[in-house]
Amino acid sequence: MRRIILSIDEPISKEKLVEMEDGLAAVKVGWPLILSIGVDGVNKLLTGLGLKKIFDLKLADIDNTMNLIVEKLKPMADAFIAHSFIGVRGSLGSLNLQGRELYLVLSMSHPGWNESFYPYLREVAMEVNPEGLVAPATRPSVIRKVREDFPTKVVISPGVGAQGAEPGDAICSGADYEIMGRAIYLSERPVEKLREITKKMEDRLYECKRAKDRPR
Ligand code: FNU
Repeated sequence: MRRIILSIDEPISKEKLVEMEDGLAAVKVGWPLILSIGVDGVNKLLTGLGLKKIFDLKLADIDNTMNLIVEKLKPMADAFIAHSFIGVRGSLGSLNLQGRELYLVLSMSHPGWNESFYPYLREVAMEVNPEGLVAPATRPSVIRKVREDFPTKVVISPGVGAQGAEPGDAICSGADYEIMGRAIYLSERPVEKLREITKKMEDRLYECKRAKDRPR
């Protein structure tokens, strides 16, 4: 099963992306790529790819503003990432995604993130009931907690590679997919790098399953 979501934060050739398609579960794009190549450029890059397209704009505004953004990007987006801290009334509760999926951020991967926000973010996510959640690969204990609190939600985890988590760590802790950007697209040979990381992840997941199956 394909478990890697490629975060394209800097321009990449369509040719390379097509070569990687078979090894990916989805692609994720956000402000840096949109600002580099424009909305039309992103559209051209993504058109024809048989992969889920997640727009990581960290939507965090009043409903009207977010709905205007969704309206512009919906032809090329399958899912949007939003911040849970904006709350439900006047914001997430009236976000009209027009059939696109919603992923809410429950915790972030950088060292300075304050985990004491978690109870509030969890409460918002319980009320909004999104398709998926974002939780950090850099803090496996948080992923375990998210999995416990949301047993049926899709959990996607950034922080692998450039931010220090090893491929497979997050899935081993309960995530469904791992997000990777620089570790792949900054490599001189991204296609080969993706293969190498996939192999590393498979080995890690095999070990992790064996450890879980071992009698205590
Ligand atoms: P890479 N991202 C993140 N941490 O890194 N959406 C979060 O907590 C989060 C994110 C994004 O480090 C980040 O913006 F909620 O090069 C970037 O697009 O692998 C990607 O995940 C990580 O990129």
